[in-house]
Amino acid sequence: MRLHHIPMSRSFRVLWLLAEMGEEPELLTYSITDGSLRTPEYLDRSPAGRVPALEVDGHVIYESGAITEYLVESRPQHGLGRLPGDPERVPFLEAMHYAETMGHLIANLNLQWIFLRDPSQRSDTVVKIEARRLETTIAPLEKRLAGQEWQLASGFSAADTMLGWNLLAAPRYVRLDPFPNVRAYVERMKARPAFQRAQELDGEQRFYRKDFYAVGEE
Ligand SMILES: N[C@@H](CCC(=O)N[C@@H](CS)C(=O)NCC(=O)O)C(=O)O
Repeated sequence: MRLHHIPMSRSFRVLWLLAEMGEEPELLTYSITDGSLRTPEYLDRSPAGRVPALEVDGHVIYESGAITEYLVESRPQHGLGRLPGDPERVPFLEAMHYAETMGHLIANLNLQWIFLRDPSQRSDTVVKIEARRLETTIAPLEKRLAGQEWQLASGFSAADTMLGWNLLAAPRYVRLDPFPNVRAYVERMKARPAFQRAQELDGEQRFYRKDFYAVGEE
């Protein structure tokens, strides 16, 4: 397997899921800012020029959600999906895709705070709205995690590996103090040996220079 990857990006979702399956892909590492995701060769693999893309079983799959669904369905022995017919199929699919509802808000905040070449173009209004909208996606997790350890009542699943990257990145923009259940969930996540192995393989993140980004705290 070969994973097209950027440290501390959505490709961490795939790295962690594979680690939970006892697999370590070869990593091909890119940068968001050097144009390497926009070469014709890379666009053949991932048409929007994004990571992750995974070469596996003769396929090149892009979109972290599609990769995750493919892996859990093609490797059901790990029990990390909830396949058709499973009573938790619907909450599983909802949680998998909810991760991207959060993910695009993090991406918007990354664009505003990290990737604009000219920081004076940043909009305080957009930043405040997007941070608030991100917080609004965390509040329902707090409720769900009140009575259970993982997102699904039956236990750990690939819905959790989809969410993991979000909860590493979101605290740069949203304070998690009001969400003790989410904070405990993050600690459980970090305690998993496969998560720790994925972090070792991930490489050093090069985006964030501050622990927390807020308007007026520059
Ligand atoms: N929905 C896609 C989003 C992929 C995505 O946007 N990845 C970011 C890194 S987290 C990326 O490659 N950005 C490069 C760019 O925007 O040029 C997925 O889940 O795989």
